[in-house]
Amino acid sequence: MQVQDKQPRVALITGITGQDGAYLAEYLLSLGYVVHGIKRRSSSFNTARVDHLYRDPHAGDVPFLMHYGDMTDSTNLIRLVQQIRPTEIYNLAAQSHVAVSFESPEYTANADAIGVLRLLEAIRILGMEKETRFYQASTSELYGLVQEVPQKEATPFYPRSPYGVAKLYGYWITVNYREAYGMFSSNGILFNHESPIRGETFVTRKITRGVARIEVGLEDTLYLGNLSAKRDWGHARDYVEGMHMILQADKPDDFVLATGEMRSVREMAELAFSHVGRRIEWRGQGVDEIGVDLKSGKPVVRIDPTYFRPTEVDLLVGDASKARDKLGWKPKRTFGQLVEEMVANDLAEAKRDAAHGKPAV
Ligand code: NDP
Ligand code: GDR
Repeated sequence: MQVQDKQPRVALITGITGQDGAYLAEYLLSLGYVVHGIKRRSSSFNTARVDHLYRDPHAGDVPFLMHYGDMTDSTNLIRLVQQIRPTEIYNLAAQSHVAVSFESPEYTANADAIGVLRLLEAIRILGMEKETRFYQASTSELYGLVQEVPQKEATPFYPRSPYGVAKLYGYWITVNYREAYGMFSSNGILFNHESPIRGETFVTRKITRGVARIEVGLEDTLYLGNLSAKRDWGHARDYVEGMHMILQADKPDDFVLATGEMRSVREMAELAFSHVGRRIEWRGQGVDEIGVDLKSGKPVVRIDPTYFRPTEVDLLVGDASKARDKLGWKPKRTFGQLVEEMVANDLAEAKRDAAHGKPAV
């Protein structure tokens, strides 16, 4: 820790354009870090979440820089680590959608499993084992099929998707490089965390966005998959602070970050609708279950079985007492505050879309 304090703090974040990358970059900049991010080349703009952090590099000495790169390209990763010489690497880049991983399992393994190895090897090849700390974005999806409730660091893993299996490799290769080469490489085993900038196809954001669009009249029905799935949902801002704490610890280790509270998708939807003054009653069963808005008497939630997964993770709830005791981390924001913030944000967006006459999607 003392050694790190004397060095300029330079962070390299992969997945900078994602939810966590954006919040982490903002947080590290507020702490005085120079932050470098890796973004993928895209045919359209993909930096909306970090545009507010961007300064024209021609002005000189800007603390936030982005570089093109990809987790599937080892020469690119080696060159970037060599040029930037980061004191901390946060590996957040991933094909992070569980359902999509069943459609693209090979790509998911390449980016989410071998991608981790590529970065660890970059550190090793460049002889930077003692100067660079490494954070791996591990996940509660590792627990998969329920072995124990709540899940903690010692709970056995049983992943249930190509995403979970790829992340299992990422977890263990991070542990192995720590043990084999003495690297400061740590896993954060993070339970679901959400925010107003969460990707629109993850269930919380899909719900808050759907609620908002129904409220302003842009859509009339929200189609969901498994309403009975239960998750431990926290706020992404709290979790990126935890990632930073994990790399400031005296020694590398693996930590669960979670709220310890669990809710079903059904409960999440009820709460989101309540923020626009609608009460939902569930009627019917299985694929015929509907959520009826008691104010209008109309069904506003229906099941679309295409959102069911070939193998599902029924429930996840974490025990973050190790992170609380060893790092002093605990979430600051409640689930209620999170949902309220997400609905308010999506309502403002939906009103803008309605004003511009955007059609339903
Ligand atoms: P997002 O999906 O919002 O962001 C993923 C990021 O990875 C994006 O910047 C994406 O770029 C980038 N990316 C994807 N594939 C590649 C690739 N081949 N090369 C380079 N970059 C790539 O995820 P989150 O921010 O929510 O999550 C961050 C990390 O934490 C992920 O690894 C995720 O698996 C993990 N995680 C997330 C949890 C959560 O609840 N949010 C919980 C536990 C773990 P682009 O914008 O171009 O698509
Ligand atoms: P998850 O998040 O799979 O936990 O992965 P997601 O929000 O996609 O699903 C949570 C649960 O909700 C059920 N569900 C639906 N999910 C989606 N996406 N769309 C729907 O319409 C729908 N209806 C019901 C799912 O079946 C599931 O049970 C997230 C990602 O951020 C991962 O990268 C991360 O590792 C884990 O969280 C922790």
